[in-house]
Amino acid sequence: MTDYATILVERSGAVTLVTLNRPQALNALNSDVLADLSAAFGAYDKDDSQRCLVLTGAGEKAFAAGADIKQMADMPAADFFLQDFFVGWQTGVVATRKPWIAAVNGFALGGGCELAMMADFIIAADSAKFGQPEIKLGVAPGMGGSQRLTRAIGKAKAMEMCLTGRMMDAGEAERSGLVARVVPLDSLVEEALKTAATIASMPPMAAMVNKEMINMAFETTLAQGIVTERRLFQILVNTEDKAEGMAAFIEKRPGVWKGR
Ligand code: CO8
Repeated sequence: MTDYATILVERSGAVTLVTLNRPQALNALNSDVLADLSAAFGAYDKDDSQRCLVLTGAGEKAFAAGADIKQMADMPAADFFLQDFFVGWQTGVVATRKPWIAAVNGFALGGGCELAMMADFIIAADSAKFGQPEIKLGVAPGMGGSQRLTRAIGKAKAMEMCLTGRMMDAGEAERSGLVARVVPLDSLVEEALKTAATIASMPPMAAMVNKEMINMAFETTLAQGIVTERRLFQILVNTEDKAEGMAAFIEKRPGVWKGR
């Protein structure tokens, strides 16, 4: 297994656990973290033995307290444009085709909140706090926050959070639709891994297609999304796992998946 400087990667069965590991900087996201995460997510996506991934943060205090302010503070303005700064999150993390869950264990602020929202869904510890405080630094979200937060919780709350920089606690985040579930901090990773194991036990192509279908709802019209859903469904009915899944149901036994 590859060793990374800024993250820990562990595998258990078909589930990969990735831990952001810069607790002394509240897991702030710098270029090294992005490179490590891109490599780990890329390896996960290519590895047929791995079927779900959980991303969490080291320590009890933070999932990630944002993009690394110290790295960016003195960066010349033109470099942000010339490097298309932050684009790597899209190509290295969002492009992952297999399912993954963010297990948010504390502060998820700025880029940390944006990273959590890149996941297929978020399970939050009761201590989690979400926010987009970039305005206080004279900037704005840059890794998708203005778009994903608005789609997740609606304009009124997204606008209030981005304009005031206020944090949302786990309970409000669940009521607002930002997170799927809130669990006690001490069982967060265990609960996320259990959910990941359930997903990993599903036919893997069907999991990828379900993910693609739901993401399509954010990209297109209802009519086009429904056509796309039908076409993807029609691809799945041709898989060996569909034949196995239906036979297993009729024969009252668990399915054994081939992943094709
Ligand atoms: N970047 C770099 N270092 C950080 C960050 C961060 N985002 N967040 C925390 N740290 C570091 C602190 O500097 C501190 O390091 P040190 O011990 O060396 O001083 C260590 O982590 C612990 O943090 P605190 O002492 O501040 O811990 P507290 O418990 O007092 O406070 C908070 C916790 C409230 C989470 C506080 O750390 C905080 O407000 N952090 C910043 C949150 C934030 O603003 N996040 C958004 C970042 S901006 C972004 O994500 C995208 C745009 C960036 C544009 C930059 C301009 C060019």
